[in-house]
Amino acid sequence: MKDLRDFIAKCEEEGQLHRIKAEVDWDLELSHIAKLNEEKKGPALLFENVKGYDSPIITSTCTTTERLAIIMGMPKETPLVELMRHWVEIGSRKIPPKLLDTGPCKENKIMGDEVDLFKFPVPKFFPRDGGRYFGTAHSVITKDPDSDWINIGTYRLQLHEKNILGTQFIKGKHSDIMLKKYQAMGKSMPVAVVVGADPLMFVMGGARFSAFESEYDLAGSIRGEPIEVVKCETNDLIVPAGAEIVVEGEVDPETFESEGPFGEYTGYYSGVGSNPRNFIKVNCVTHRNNPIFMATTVGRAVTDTHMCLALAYGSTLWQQLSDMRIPGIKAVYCPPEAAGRFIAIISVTQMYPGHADQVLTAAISTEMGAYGLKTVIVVDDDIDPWDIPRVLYALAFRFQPNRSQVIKRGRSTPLDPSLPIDQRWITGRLLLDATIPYDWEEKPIRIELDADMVKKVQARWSELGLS
Ligand SMILES: Cc1cc2nc3c(=O)[nH]c(=O)nc-3n(C[C@H](O)[C@H](O)[C@H](O)COP(=O)(O)O)c2cc1C
Ligand SMILES: [Mn+2]
Repeated sequence: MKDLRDFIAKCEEEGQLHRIKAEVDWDLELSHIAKLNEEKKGPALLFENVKGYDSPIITSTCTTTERLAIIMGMPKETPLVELMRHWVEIGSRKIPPKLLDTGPCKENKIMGDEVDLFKFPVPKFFPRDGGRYFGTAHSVITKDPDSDWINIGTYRLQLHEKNILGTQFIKGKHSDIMLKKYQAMGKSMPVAVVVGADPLMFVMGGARFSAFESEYDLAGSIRGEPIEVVKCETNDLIVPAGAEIVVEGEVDPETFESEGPFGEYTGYYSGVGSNPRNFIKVNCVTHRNNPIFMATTVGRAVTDTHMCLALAYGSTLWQQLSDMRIPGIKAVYCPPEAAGRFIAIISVTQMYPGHADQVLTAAISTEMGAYGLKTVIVVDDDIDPWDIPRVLYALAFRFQPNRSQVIKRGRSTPLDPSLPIDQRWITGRLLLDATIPYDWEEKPIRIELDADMVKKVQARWSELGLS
């Protein structure tokens, strides 16, 4: 799969895409159709007739495990945990991108004053949003001024003016770290925004790799071949050759415009209004003929964002725990309902006293877990961490508050609505041990069924009138 069009073809083959031919308004109507469809776990939607526009929009590319599996190049029946296991297995392999001379994203070139982002069918999502959002299911590409590190991140982009996009680079995100370096050099930061590529690029945008690691390299590893890229027209950044729309521009670290509010993935607005934030001044747009605009509703769970983060954050947490060489970790699951980041459930084959405690404290000390992970639950290896009823069983019958811990302070996200609006940078954490302690000599005696009797009554099942 090389581009969005390959993904659309594959989804149609697998019954995972619906084309909407009736006219739909970009102003709230489109997002509301997408939202209600997502809540029903419906197909990806290709809106072919957007009011006032002659190019289409696709939404909901990642909202189900089936479509995530298609994006990961695996059979669509593959469970989320197996997608994660695959990610962890190949995660340390890196395949750098391959530079081509040109590609379909160069079919149309618009420079300077001719740029007008209102020519694309940019949706407005929720009534209280600060405006239309150009960037929801996109990726923002930037380069470290001190090294070869090229970063891909998904950071929302508000459409302010025909050539101005508002940003929200949260403190410590890679684009923010890079922007601060350009600021120290007294320079603007070049950026490229990609809308509508192979949806793997969107998953990579939301993924959280270590600094100095390029998301392009893991994308190549997942695809099993280099991602084909081309150079931008007005800067040295590289973008996927088959992208639908590429926006080239720059961020001046010293200038700001009001951005937001925007309906966040927590299901809430993160603040009371808009905030002054850096913005992208657009210098050039290139796009394919009949470009397919890609968007996602964000907002309350479960959306593309929640699924992408459950896959990417969960896999990265799992990988980082493996890198710590802690034995016995059987599986990691970060529920999409918690956006893959606020709750982690880890099953472990205990091998020594204190093993469960070690896993709990390790999880919040990984680079991934140290960012906002609020509740960690460790269960024994007879419980699958994604089997929530069984996890609740363990919380009822194995968990003891006195074997668990509250951590008072850790890095948070400004988006967590459980904290007062002006105190969101620091969170508490809860480490729940829902295992049977390894060091107990006398463990609770499990009720087992008699195997012979099970066979005997199963043989009588229909005679008993049971189906
Ligand atoms: C749809 C969507 C929207 C997002 N919006 C933002 C945003 O506006 N600002 C931000 O800092 N992170 C946002 N994120 C989260 C980042 O993409 C995520 O933290 C990612 O790890 C950032 O890349 P980086 O680790 O290379 O900095 C968003 C994620 C998704 C999936
Ligand atoms: Mn990164």
